[in-house]
Amino acid sequence: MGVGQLPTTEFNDEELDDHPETRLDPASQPAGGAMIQLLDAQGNRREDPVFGPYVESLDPEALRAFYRDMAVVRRFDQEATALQRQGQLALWVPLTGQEAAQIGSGHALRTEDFVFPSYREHGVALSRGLDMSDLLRIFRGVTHGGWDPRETNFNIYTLVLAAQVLHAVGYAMGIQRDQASARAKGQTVEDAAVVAYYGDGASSEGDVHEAMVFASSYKAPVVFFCQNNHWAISVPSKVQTKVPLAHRAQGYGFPGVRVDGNDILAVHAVTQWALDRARKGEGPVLIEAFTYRLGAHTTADDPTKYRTSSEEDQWRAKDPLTRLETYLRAEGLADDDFFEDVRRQGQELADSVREAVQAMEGPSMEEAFAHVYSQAHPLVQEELRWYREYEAGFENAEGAGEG
Ligand SMILES: Cc1ncc(C[n+]2csc(CCOP(=O)(O)OP(=O)(O)O)c2C)c(N)n1
Ligand SMILES: [Mg+2]
Repeated sequence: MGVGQLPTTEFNDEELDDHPETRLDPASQPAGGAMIQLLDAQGNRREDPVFGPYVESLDPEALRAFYRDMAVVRRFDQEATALQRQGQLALWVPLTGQEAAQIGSGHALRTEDFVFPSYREHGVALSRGLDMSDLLRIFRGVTHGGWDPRETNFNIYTLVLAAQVLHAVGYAMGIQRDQASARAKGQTVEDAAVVAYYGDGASSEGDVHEAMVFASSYKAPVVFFCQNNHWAISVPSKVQTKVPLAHRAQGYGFPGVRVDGNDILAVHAVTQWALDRARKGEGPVLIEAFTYRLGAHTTADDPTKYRTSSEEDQWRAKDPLTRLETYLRAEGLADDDFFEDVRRQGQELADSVREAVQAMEGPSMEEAFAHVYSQAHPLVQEELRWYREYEAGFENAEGAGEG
């Protein structure tokens, strides 16, 4: 059967009238699908009737904190890259270029919200108050995790693309159920939401589709935060999708917003809006943060093999730090002393993580047996006994050789 003979879809508009739930929510594309921007690449403020009010309450101290965190995490990123080059880390995943997307969204979160990151969310980690040296443990190869997610509500990094998006929706549905049962007992509960971070490449994974179907069906309090940094290693984002990624949300029946991911004010506003909706029980939102990975995919990658330096230059001109610095200086909100102080703070963090990394010892082999099951398991115990005997055999052999 040729394409022309395929059966056509059988419903018409009148039938749709009987099913109001099938009508697209007019709010599904706030601002009519245009990219939201509140601070342009030259550092000029733009107005936006829906999202502008979310940043109006930000005082100068909050704006300076945004800049400080972006600059400090960029300095951290440079130090981690250097540590990898010097053989202290096995691998590093640079975030440079994506600071506004991460710090802007991270600062929109409340303590009780929960984050499921991918593997490049160092800026979000900083905004959650994570000890930044802990972030380096997995990249030194001394652990599979590195921190207790419950301490900062920031899950461990997930390297299996998109797996964490399903975990995030499951967690959000758990929050819904915990809240329902607490309310049934007459207890008051904090409204909380979940954010799932993933990339343009990961957006092609089936896990994202399944997660969005569940989130929509159950109105789960989750924000899908897709950092479209234009590349999935060497594959450009135009191969992953033929429409703006934010438009995909329509197909699931919840709002999708494309935001300038290099504009920290816009990212902060849009994320606050999405989290507010989620916390109020209005369901999920997809945010596509339109940004760019200025560095390599990882320290094992060479971007000169697949992209031009002129493309990189075009995006360097949209640097998220430069535009906020221009704005702060133009408004008289920060001076040279402030920027010098930020530089010093970045250096202090770089020095402290370097010291911490060099002191990180590898785990003992026996620890591997401790993490297979949450409780003792006879088969693992048996294997551990065998392993100990095996190791002891080497000690005896050494002793025999020496004697
Ligand atoms: C399920 C799965 N498939 C493939 C990979 C290999 N891989 C690691 S990162 C990556 C590209 C991901 O690109 P994107 O989602 O855009 O995130 P970015 O690295 O740009 O932040 C690929 C294909 C993986 N880690 N997991
Ligand atoms: Mg990408």
